[in-house]
Amino acid sequence: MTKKKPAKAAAPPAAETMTAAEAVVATLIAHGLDTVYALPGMQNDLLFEALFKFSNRLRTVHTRHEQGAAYMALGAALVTGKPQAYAVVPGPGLLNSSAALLTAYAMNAPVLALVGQIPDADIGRSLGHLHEIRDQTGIIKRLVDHAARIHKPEQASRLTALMLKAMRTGRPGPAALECALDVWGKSAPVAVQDPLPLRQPKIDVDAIRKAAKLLGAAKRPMIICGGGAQDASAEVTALSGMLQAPVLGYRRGRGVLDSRDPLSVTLPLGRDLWGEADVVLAVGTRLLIQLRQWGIDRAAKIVRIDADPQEHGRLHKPAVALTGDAGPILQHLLAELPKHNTKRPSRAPEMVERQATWRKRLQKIAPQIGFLEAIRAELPEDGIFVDEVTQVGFAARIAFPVFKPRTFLSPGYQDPLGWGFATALGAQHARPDVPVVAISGDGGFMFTATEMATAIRHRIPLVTVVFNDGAFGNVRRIQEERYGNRLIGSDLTNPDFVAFGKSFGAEAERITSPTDLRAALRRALAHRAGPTLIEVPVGPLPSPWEFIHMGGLASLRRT
Ligand SMILES: Cc1ncc(C[n+]2csc(CCOP(=O)(O)OP(=O)(O)O)c2C)c(N)n1
Ligand SMILES: [Mg+2]
Repeated sequence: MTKKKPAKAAAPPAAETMTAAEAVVATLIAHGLDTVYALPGMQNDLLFEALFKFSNRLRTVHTRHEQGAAYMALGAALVTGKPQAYAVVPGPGLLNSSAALLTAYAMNAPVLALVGQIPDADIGRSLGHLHEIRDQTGIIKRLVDHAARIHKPEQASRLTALMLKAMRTGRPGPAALECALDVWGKSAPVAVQDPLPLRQPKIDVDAIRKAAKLLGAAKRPMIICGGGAQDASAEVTALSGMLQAPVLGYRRGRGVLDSRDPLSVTLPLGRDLWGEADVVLAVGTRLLIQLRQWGIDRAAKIVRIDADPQEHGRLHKPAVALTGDAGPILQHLLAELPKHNTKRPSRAPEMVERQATWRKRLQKIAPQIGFLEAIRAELPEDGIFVDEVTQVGFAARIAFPVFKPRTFLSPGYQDPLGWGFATALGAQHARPDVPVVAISGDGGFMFTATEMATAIRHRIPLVTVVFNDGAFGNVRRIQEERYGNRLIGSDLTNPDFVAFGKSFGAEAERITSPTDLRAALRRALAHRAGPTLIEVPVGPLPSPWEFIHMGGLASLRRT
């Protein structure tokens, strides 16, 4: 047999002389990024020179505060599922963006922070350079799993590609690249690095068989989805049908199974079902509420799918643990399950009845639900809803029907007040083809309200509904109910929100009822040239917490 000639390696891409900054920007473009959300400053002047040079291929969207830039990148990452980047100066610039970076970490969102640095030779010398901060690299490393500093232009492209790869490998998440102000401008011959191959962990077929046997024999199987299931909607839907298993999604797992499917549930019905389930399939979720708040019956078995092997056993040893992306693992499970699955009658009638019972109880928060129904009626099925840490938001997490994955953005366990408006701006900027509606309280909206200027300047047609109760209402109600009405730090003084919006050039109006909200939304969604702000003055709203923090299963058994 004649030996085959070894295949020739592809010719390396031709090297071109460019600055470190140009190499980073060219690499972002080579990876399909089309925007950098940014706020400039002296340490990044040469990065902005490169952004100018490539501005026909990569847009720079500048904001009025670094948290706006980072939240916009987060919103864009959440709706596209693809890496997004933001750029800020060191020290205060980085720290101003840090709540958003922390939220990106908590949400496993692929956000790349490009962070400036003081002159290279002086890093770590505490000379008091402009924006110097002690051990910036160390601070960044506490915030994200993947970080690097560019020391010379020859490294810039590869380091950028390595960060972008790390952000999508295993458990996705944010990364950061630092570069000193003088290094950004240094030149060298650079070959722009193409995307590095992503490796999937091998699928454990024995574990798949074990999972299929357990689920196939289960009497009352249940599926719980988290953010890690957002790209496995088709698979979860098929599996739910095969098993007649209800699918619980709360916040990050909403929209994986269409809310119009009778098997699609959220809280509070999800807790009843958890209490009854004999086998639970958990897809891309920490299961924190289930394992910590509700507790687990010794007899119930859990099959876990997670991109991060560390996650499986943190709180409870699962019967089967599968590591990797949910989609491919579920495809294997779908192929194996028919061999083991019991014949199952439809659970749809039972679920329709049980959902109706809970809907009646949820009338306790009818004011919030009325507004949510108005939004759902006007927002097209692929429209995106952005939640906030506010009364109508808490209700939305359990009662807003979600029809498609990545159309309900809720900020994960950080729950940072004020994330909503700027995150929604990023979502709308990255998905100009679908409408985005953000809700906020008067408290949360004011965190990033100045980004209204960004919305106008970059013509972002976001619709924002601000529910104004003149208070940090959630805190105020707790002070009232639990702390003898000793109100402190919870009443607010607000601007005239309509005048505020109009002063920027936004469309703005004030309405008071759900019916009027529908009409206002119809006008707003027809206006695609720029942003709209709708203010809804409200009084104190009923507490949603009994439907969310429901306590352990023991209390369930007593009812
Ligand atoms: C960054 C951050 N700071 C503080 C909080 C605590 N917090 C939770 S809800 C809330 C008040 C929210 O007020 P508002 O946005 O007006 O919504 P409302 O409850 O009045 O509807 C506060 C201060 C938080 N979640 N995140
Ligand atoms: Mg409020």
